Amino acid sequence: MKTNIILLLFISGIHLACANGNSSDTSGSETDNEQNDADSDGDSDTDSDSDSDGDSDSGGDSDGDSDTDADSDTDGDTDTDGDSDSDGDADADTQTDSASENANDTDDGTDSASNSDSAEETDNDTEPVVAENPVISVLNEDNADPEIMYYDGMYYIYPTTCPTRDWLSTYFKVYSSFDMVTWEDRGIILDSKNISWGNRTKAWAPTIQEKDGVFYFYFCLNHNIGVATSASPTGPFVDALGHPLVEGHIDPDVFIDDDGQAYLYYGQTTPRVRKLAADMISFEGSEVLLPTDNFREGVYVFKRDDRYYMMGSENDARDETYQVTYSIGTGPMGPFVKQPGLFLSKNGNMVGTGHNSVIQIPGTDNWFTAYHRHFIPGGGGQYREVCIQNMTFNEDGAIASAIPGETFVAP
Ligand code: FUB
Repeated sequence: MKTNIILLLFISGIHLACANGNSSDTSGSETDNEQNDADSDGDSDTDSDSDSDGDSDSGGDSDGDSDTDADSDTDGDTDTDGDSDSDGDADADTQTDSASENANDTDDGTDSASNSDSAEETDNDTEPVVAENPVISVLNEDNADPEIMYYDGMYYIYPTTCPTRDWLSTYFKVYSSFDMVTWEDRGIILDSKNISWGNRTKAWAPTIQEKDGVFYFYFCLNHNIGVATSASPTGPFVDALGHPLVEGHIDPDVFIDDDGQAYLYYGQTTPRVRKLAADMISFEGSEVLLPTDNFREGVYVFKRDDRYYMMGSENDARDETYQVTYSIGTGPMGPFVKQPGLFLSKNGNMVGTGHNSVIQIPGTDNWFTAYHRHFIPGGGGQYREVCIQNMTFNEDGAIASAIPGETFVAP
């Protein structure tokens, strides 16, 4: 009996020793988990939800609203859903992605999900910057047809500028910005008094392209298109030809494809395209028409992935219904197929929204469009101001509408 009791105590001791051994392993793994939990507080974790490819999120809301959802990841990247609310405001929610919700193990074994939903808890967050529209607006001055360009860390906008509000503009200006939020008037870059041809008014709707260190500035003057050059995006620009490059047309747009071939688009009623020669101031080949239903003016072409997008403004610039639609093509000279729906159109008191241009922030899938609207208050087709809006793409390449808003989310 006594021997049995001793044997029993001995066996129990072995079990206890084994149990203690497991216990110390477990406590080790608990320690690891605690460290992981501590990391997920947003201090130094790489957010597994972050877009490694730099794509912008483009999820549409199931409620039909197109909210701006500018999530700021804890890894410092900023995902920008650039849609504006239909009320014209852009919501700029700062929150950590759900992946960085902290599952903190409690002593009783239950998980308490602690959502890091405040800027204080996510000290590595990059706050989305909500910028105000309009970005160029001068009392009693028409600013329209913005050509937006990104070059060497700086944003530029080249508008039509007319202080007499009658479309009889005589010079071109440029505005620049480091952040797309604050824009600086850099002054006159080309004055028609220095151009020898035309009646030197109706200085409209320019477009610009850098090539091999030279900036080529294509502009309208009295219903002709000229080209001027400069070594700097802020000019001064000098007329390159002494005569128009294209006669009898307006609203130029220049696009260079991946193979280095440059194209000049232009025209009213029917967009047209012609290959530019390597010197950028003469043509190669002949003009090709790109007939597009309801196209009025302001053609603009850009490329994303293998798709060529051709945008254009519809209706009269003086109408509130001035708006932008787009087509998709397989090549820079088409054929282009018009896509359903509107890209930019009036929203509340933001009317006459059109003649846009587009930029992509290099190395990202973050895109913006610059456009004009009738000046608020009291504007019209000859009294306009320049705005910017975020733009996003669906999986199939379709562009989500860029709803004109009083704000947009800066890069
Ligand atoms: O700004 C003058 C003219 O108005 C442009 O050339 C057109 O596109 C329209 O916006």
